Amino acid sequence: MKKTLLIIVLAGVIITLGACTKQDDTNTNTPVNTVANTQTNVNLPTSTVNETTARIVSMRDDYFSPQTTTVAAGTLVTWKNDGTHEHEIVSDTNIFGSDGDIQIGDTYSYTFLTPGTYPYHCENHDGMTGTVIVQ
Ligand SMILES: [Cu+2]
Repeated sequence: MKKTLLIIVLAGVIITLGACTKQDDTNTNTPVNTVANTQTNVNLPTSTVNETTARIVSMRDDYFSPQTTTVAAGTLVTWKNDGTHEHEIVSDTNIFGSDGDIQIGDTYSYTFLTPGTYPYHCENHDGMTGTVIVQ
């Protein structure tokens, strides 16, 4: 009788241990990827012309990189918020703009069709300015 009870208790312990091990396995398999992609094209030259592909301008805290971007007419320019707080793109001459804050990691894009010089700034931060030169 005692031997049977001992076996039952041991079986219970083994099952319990097995259950715990299994639970640990599932717990280790729940990584949450919250790392934002901060690797962008920050090595863009500021004087390259004849480039009709998309161009990226990085928004940092609190400046644009590159500050001056020279592109060919028809180029899609995309600003990406690589900073740690919100930025807002506003054209100095009201030609383009994000029409609100760009959240961290988000982007705003505009296609420049007409040659000219397009100064812009961040509505949220004094001195955060940039220029797009379209050739
Ligand atoms: Cu800003």
